[in-house]
Amino acid sequence: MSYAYFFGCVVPSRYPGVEFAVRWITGPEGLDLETKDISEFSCCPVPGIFYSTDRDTWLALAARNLCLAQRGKNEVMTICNGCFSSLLKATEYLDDPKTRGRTNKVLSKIDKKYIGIPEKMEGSNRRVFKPVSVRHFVDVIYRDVGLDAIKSKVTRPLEGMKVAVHYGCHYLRPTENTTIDDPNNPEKVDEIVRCLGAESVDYEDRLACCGAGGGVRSHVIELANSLTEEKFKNISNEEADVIVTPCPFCLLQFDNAQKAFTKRGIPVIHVAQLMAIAMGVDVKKLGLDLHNVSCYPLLAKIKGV
Ligand code: 9S8
Ligand code: 9S8
Ligand code: COM
Repeated sequence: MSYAYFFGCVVPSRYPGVEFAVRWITGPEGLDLETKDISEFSCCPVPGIFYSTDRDTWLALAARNLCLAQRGKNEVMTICNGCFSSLLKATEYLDDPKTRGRTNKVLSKIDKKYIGIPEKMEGSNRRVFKPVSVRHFVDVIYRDVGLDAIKSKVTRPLEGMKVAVHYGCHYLRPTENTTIDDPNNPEKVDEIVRCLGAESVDYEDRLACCGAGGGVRSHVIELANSLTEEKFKNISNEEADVIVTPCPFCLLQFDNAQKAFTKRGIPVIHVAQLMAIAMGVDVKKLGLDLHNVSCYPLLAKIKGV
């Protein structure tokens, strides 16, 4: 089974260097995973707007994306918390036969039908249908690849670098649905950071929202930015060199909000960019010049860049 890249909207339109990092890490120069592009993928759709306002439209759009992955029996590899949570939740809704029937009626207009992935039942000729598997990049890296394999690829250990990890809400919440990490004490990204040679610093309220999600950034930007400022203060107290997140929307918020309240910005990057740096990528390819807060002070600290 191969992983179908699901890049969502923010990365291709605003931070293309994250896409490059993910492709490079999972490609032949990196961890060499079996991956695939599905060009017809659309917006997941974004949960904070669609799921919260029009559930049927949300589910039809998400189910269409899942149908595209189902065709080639792919696992969907998301690189964004919002995309992960939206598509995963959709598979849960579609488990209910009534909801699935209603959604398939809509999808029939475009000749699509969500059934899941057929699997042979052990010891019989019957088939069962499993939901399309929706994965987060961090979970793929951590569970399918493993820290030892990553460590063996590190050519530029990030010694002396202090990293503040921001997990983001849709990685953690709602807690009863979180299957990839401990929602109250997540540590997979911290462990990845440490295996790259960097230090992951603890800071107050580290599981708090960045401020942007759920439509807050689009509708009340002052409120979004004040929540970000609160997190920024806590992170600054620990003298972190960089904020690292597994969510492009959190990245966008931290990277854009800082100019509203500080002149001493802290660079913000996706965990895939941090991994690529440690694994020896040509950093010019990471699109870091497109980030608002300059990443050059960070790069200056890394040996061999
Ligand atoms: S797609 Fe459209 S807006 Fe976004 S990046 Fe993540 S969530 Fe899903
Ligand atoms: S954006 Fe990404 S996951 Fe979210 S809702 Fe609260 S935190 Fe930032
Ligand atoms: C955040 C997504 S990653 S949303 O704004 O909450 O939908």
